[in-house]
Amino acid sequence: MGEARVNECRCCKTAIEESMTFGQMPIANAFLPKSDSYNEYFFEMATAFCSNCFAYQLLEQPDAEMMFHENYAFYSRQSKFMQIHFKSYADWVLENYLDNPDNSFVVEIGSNDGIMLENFAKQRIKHLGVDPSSNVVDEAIKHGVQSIVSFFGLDSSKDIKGEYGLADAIISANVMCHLPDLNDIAKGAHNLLNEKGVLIFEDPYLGSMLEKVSYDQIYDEHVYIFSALSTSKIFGKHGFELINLAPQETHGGSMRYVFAKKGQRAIQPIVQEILGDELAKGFDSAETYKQFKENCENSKSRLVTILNNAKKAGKTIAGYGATSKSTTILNYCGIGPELIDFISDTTPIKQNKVTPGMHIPVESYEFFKENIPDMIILFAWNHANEIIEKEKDAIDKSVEWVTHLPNFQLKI
Ligand code: DWN
Repeated sequence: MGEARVNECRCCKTAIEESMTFGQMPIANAFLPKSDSYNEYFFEMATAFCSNCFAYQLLEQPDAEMMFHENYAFYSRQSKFMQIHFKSYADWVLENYLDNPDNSFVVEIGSNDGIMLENFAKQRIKHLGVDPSSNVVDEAIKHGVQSIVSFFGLDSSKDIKGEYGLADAIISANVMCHLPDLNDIAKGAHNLLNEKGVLIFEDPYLGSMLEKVSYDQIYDEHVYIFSALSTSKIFGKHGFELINLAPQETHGGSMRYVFAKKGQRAIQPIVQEILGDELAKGFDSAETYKQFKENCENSKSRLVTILNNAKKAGKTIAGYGATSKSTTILNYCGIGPELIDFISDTTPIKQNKVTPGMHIPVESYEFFKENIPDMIILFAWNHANEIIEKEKDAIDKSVEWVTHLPNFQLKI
């Protein structure tokens, strides 16, 4: 069903060893209809660090078709803040990298429901979204975004080039870290881009994950957690160089990477600054990932203690946001319906189902409003500002908000 556990780095074929295991894990977005018995797919979710290209990666990943299909449960438009973010991402690309927008062609890898490309579509800039999940592609088309159902790689880049011509920018957000064969992606991007073309992507940042102990960034879909060090090594092998970086607050701390064909564009000073910072913090050393393992174990016992104590005190507990990330927290910590009564989520496709692996009911936001618990565990902590703004006057101040992150300050 899934890929066999690898013993060499996916990018450079160097031998790799397990850094830590999170145990048996289901598909993060495989919410299940309520039932008396469940037949689910599990894989061992373990990570490794490559001492050659510095890629922090999963040792085993389920097949892409098991994760991305016509019932994919994540629509980017759920968050108002993300809509604003993608508008500013699109504007940033336009301002900095499209020298002649009227004659430009922008391709997005993993374009989901068109949340980013619609900003180009509205300005009549030639664009194409490429995404393997037909349900989100249908949604993108409804929003006027030209999109095709496909995985991106060297083969599809040839088809796109044949039909639409060379691209000026290939962009993506929260997608590149999902793609196991980065060599194929890099070849495809190099083939499709014109000489001055740029490859721009942003993904959860390794530095933020290590600092916050946000181990929930690791789940089946996220086969890599990137750094500037690892991306520059991986894409550097394929004729690209890292020319710019832009740290982002989204998704709990992300990094935007800009690559150009070697020698074609100036390298911004921030690239050296961040590479130096990553070396100083030991992102190139296995010791760093041993410490991370210990931090995850401490975080797990802290969270389980908080929830057990609350339950013993007779409190009701609900989750806020049935995120993909919550699948990692719940299954790694062994937290089920005996501790969390339900999880509220605004995504209709997740509602009236149970969470993967631990089978906690997922209910609508309306249900949540009628059943406000004594304690809320904020699984959508990466949207904390938006959620707190929405809830601060609606939810009684006596309700306790917690997260699994040891140093996360929730200002309610
Ligand atoms: O990389 C990925 C990221 C970008 O999105 C994908 N692999 C899948 C997905 O991951 P996630 O599910 O962890 O993403 P979010 O954005 O943290 O999910 C938020 C969830 O919380 C959604 O299901 C919607 C829900 N939500 C809610 O119920 N009320 C969100 C907000 C803001 C709210 O107010």
